[in-house]
Amino acid sequence: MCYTLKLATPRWNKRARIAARKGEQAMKMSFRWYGESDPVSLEYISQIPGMRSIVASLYDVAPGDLWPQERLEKMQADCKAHGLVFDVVESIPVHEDLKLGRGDVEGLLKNYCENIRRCARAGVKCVTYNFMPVFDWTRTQLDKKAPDGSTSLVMYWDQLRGIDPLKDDIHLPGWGASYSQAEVRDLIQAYSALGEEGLWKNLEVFLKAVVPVAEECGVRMAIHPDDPPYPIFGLPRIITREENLDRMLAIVDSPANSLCLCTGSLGCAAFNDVPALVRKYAEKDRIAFMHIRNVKLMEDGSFEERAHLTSCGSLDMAAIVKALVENGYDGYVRPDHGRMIWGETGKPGYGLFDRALGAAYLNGLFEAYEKR
Ligand SMILES: [Mn+2]
Repeated sequence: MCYTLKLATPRWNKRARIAARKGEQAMKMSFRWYGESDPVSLEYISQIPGMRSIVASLYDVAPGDLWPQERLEKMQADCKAHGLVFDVVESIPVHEDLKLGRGDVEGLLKNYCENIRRCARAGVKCVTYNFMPVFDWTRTQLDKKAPDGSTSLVMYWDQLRGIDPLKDDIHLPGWGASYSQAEVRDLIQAYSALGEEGLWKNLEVFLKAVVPVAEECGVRMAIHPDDPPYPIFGLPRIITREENLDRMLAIVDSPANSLCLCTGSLGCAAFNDVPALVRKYAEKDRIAFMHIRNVKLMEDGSFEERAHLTSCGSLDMAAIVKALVENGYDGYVRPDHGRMIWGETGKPGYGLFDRALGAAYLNGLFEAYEKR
């Protein structure tokens, strides 16, 4: 009998959980904020209907350094003053030496764990990070103009092909600000020597040190997929596709070791069926954070970031939201990158207007499925 109960309980719980919430918003809508220097103010963000949480970081603290507790507390207080909650960190960056498994690994892991504890103390429930070598993302242009006059980030393969990072100077947007060309070359060589299995090994060391601490203080770690999800310039990339997501989650089998499922990052490779991935990992309760945006995937693998609507890109946004709602998803959601529209200027991908439209659209989809 016990055996039957054990099997039946989780399903029953899940159904009850979903039923109890019928008509209620379970997911937590959030918005990325770049701090006081962000032209998008907390006041503006708080005016977006249904906005609950702020996703932020201490962007000026170098990777590997400790985060001052009082600055986290101040961020929480500033958010609270605008009716918002600072409960998602994006991100605590992982020092390159941890990804490469060299240098003071032990000291860096110690600081990383301490930063998780400090975030938790300030009220943070979810910490996003990535394990991408050197660069957080790759695009060839940040302000590609569409026929309607809006601009967005794009990656065109014909602009990347033929570049040899070990010989040519790379001047891709968003790259190079933090490293000299010589440093980039050294890092690329170190990662090429490390290879995918070496990177997996270092991810395992990281997760086994960090996840138990996160678990202990009620924080869910959410790894962001590689963007785009395949190797570029010979740099190994591992958080890319279903079998690798499975492998990553199995390293530490805990809800504290979860995904930040970014539809736009996974969705710029044709081998990823994004709604199916969302369904699978939401069902297993291994998604802590959803980045939702649309991309238009071209035949040669190039892609353009588009408006959030299904009709604007290659991803079925309704199917993605439906998969979340049907599995009782109660984690964080944010409209990921938006276009620049209505003459707005600012950080490419992170303007107010198009991300607010994205939030409104996503809220509509969630309400429609939740009330059904
Ligand atoms: Mn993302």
